[in-house]
Amino acid sequence: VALEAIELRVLHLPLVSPFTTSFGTETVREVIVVRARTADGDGWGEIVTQQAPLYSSEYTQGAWDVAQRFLVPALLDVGTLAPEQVAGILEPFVAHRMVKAGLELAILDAALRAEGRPLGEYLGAVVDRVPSGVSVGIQQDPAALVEAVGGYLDAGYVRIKIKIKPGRDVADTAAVRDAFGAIPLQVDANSAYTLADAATLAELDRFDLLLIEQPLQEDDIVDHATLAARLRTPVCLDESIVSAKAAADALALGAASVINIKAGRVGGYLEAVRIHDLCREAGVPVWCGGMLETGIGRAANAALAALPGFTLPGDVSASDRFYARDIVTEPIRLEDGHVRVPTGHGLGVEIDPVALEDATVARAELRR
Ligand code: OSB
Ligand code: MG
Repeated sequence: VALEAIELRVLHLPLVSPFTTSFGTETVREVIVVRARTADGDGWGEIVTQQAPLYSSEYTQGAWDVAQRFLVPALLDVGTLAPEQVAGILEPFVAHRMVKAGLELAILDAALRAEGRPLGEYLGAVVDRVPSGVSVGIQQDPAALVEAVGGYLDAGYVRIKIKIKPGRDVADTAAVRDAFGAIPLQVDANSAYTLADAATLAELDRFDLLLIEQPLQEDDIVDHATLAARLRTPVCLDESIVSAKAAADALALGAASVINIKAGRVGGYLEAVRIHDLCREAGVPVWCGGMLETGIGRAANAALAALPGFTLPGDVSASDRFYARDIVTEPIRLEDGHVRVPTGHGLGVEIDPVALEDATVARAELRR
């Protein structure tokens, strides 16, 4: 595509209920939306950083700065480019993967819309809908957790993930198992433990969880391997998997037997497909994680999750799990426990300009 300009917006989207993890509570999703303006039309992307660097070292104001100071100018300098060139052009700049992913998605969307081709088809989707799991935050107490999980099960979600942290692990998991029996259940620690907690984490073995996600810190690859050898519950990595190389290394070391793929965390949907491919080759199941995406990233995640190696339900829930008002005209809905893979050109969703404007708290445009 022939890039003419890139527009960035910081959005504030209120959440329908607070979302609490081991690293903090969010009540408003702060996110950056990217519009790539090209000679053949616009494309949209989303930079999934959060307000503070708690899940990852990336955060919104850092993303806002690095995008305008370095990454967007590098793309505008090239001018005419294919989506497959974006990662290479941005490669000299270390990390900032969520920013790179959002920029790449906007250019990919513009290119696919111009070609009249859906993102799912481009990425290699093999199904037209994907099973939908939900990530449930830490609640006031186990009774409130059971109530929240019950609501999501009633809505039709086919897999429940609960967030855990030290002191809110075994009893919370036991409460959900006791209340709902043999539902597909997994836990996510968001790096809140150390190897010294291995005995506590081993107590979770009795709940027959699908997996435990990211118990230890991002760079604790060897410790994850040590822990995995002590648990019956499969260890899944999220934060640690920042690239296809990191995924290959983790598998080689026995640090994970399942991988959560998030395009933002790994620098884009193309790198996400490479991780999918290498895991599939290795017989390692993957699933599509989420970052409280708007309708833009949610559409892209549904397309990614439709690839054949995504054999576990992902955190690709309906838009209304987080938002009363999305920025797309047809937000992703839950239908019979599944979400549909959009079939329109590019992302296959249209931006609602009024909703976008209402959510915008900062805007910048860089031109060629
Ligand atoms: O660890 O998967 C995570 C949200 C923000 C940051 C990290 C995580 C999450 C979630 C929510 O679990 C996933 C979703 O978007 O539904
Ligand atoms: Mg996670």
